[in-house]
Amino acid sequence: MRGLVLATRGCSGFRLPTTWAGRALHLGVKTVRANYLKKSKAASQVERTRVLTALGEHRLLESNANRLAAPSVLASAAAKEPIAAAAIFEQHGLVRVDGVLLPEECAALREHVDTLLLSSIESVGSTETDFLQLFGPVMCRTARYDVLLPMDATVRSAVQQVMAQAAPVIRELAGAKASLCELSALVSDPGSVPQPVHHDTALFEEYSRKRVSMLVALQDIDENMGPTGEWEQFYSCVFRTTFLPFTMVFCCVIRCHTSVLFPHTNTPEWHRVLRLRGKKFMELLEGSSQSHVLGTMSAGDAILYDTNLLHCGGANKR
Ligand SMILES: O=C(O)CCC(=O)C(=O)O
Repeated sequence: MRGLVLATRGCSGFRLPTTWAGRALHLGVKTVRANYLKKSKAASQVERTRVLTALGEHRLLESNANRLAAPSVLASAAAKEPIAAAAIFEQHGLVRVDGVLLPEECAALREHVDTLLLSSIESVGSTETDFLQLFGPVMCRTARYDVLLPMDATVRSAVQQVMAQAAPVIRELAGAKASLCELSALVSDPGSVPQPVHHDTALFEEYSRKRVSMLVALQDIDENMGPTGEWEQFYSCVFRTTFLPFTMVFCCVIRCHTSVLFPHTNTPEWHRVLRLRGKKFMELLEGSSQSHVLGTMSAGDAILYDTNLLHCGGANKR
């Protein structure tokens, strides 16, 4: 596993496995990379503005010591007592559910996603395939990938395992008709910048049920993932699933960064604060008005959050 990670996530960017490089040879690896980047629109004006916004926000967040531990329950407890887990979610806008996947399931999926990422880059960079056919429109996508995943045997097995634990609480929150509508992997390579604070969905009055995203760590994620540790400490994988009323979004995320979530901000008032970007928003970033939660987890743990909650992905500073 470590060999694979190092081979494919070198600091210089695209170091391709032999088979990958062989197949792309007719174009050349640099051309494939350049084609991929161009098609991704990572250098567009919109993306450049997002990056500048995010860097400004994260300068304030870095000095924010007003941090709460994520409210949490064991997966087995959430499965047996979904109403209690849902109540925590309702109170904070998020809940951590510990132990929805086994370590070996995390490792298998991590490796699989790594392989899929490379083949998707190759397809976009060396064929007519549209970027959005294989990648989602993730914000701040330089060295950050949102790889759309097929529901193949490895992915299905992990999904089934997660759902065996989490389905009761998701049903409680999103309704019995929730269904899968998206399946992807987010990957942050070294050099990726943080994302601006955002909410994944807008508040629509017609939705009476909660819309829920779930991040499942495929590797331990700790807050000390800084530039001085071993590679394995930086390389983290997270499953992200979003459950909508009648629709369930399931994403698998590999990341080398930690998310920041702001409890209680899944309200129209906080969405207005974000839009205005005034004093109250600065206070949120600095931590003078309320606490934030870091998405630190052990492999196999999950964070469920309201898709309307203010949050952002961090940088991979390696
Ligand atoms: O990576 C994360 O922590 C969050 C990602 C996210 O919110 C997004 O891509 O919309």
